[in-house]
Amino acid sequence: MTTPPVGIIMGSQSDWPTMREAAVLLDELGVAYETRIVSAHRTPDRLWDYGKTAADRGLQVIIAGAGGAAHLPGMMASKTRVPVIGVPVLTKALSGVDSLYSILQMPKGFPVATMAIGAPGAANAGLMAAGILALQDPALAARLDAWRDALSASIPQEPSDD
Ligand code: RP5
Repeated sequence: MTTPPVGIIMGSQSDWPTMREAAVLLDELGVAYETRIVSAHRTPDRLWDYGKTAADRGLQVIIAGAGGAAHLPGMMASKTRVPVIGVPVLTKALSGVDSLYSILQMPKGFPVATMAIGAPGAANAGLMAAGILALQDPALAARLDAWRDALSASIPQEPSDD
């Protein structure tokens, strides 16, 4: 089986409603991806194996979402040179600020491109991944440009009461 260019990984099944937003965007743009539950704390060996094999398998971007003590994106960035886009999942206790801080403040040497908290961040992670792949894929670049143009065109000039 061929490896798709994008891996969408998340710490828990409970992250999927958020991370699905990244998948939706990639579907819209015609970008193939795989999805995996990979928990830094509950399945550390799975994290290790995924990161260790990511580049050789041909993954080009990893989108990693987690909430709370969200160590998955940073640990994945430590394990592979494949670019990691981090999505802080919204949490009940601390509104996702815990997730954001856990993902954002990486030490020099192991970057994570950190998105906004929650669903908008996941959607933007899909767009960011597509933008990275589009650098080497003119057809995808054209689809991404068209997607962006359509979004701009959908914004009304004036507000409405409806
Ligand atoms: C994190 O803990 C996951 O990324 C998830 O956001 C959070 C809660 O997980 P569950 O208890 O819902 O499985 O590892």
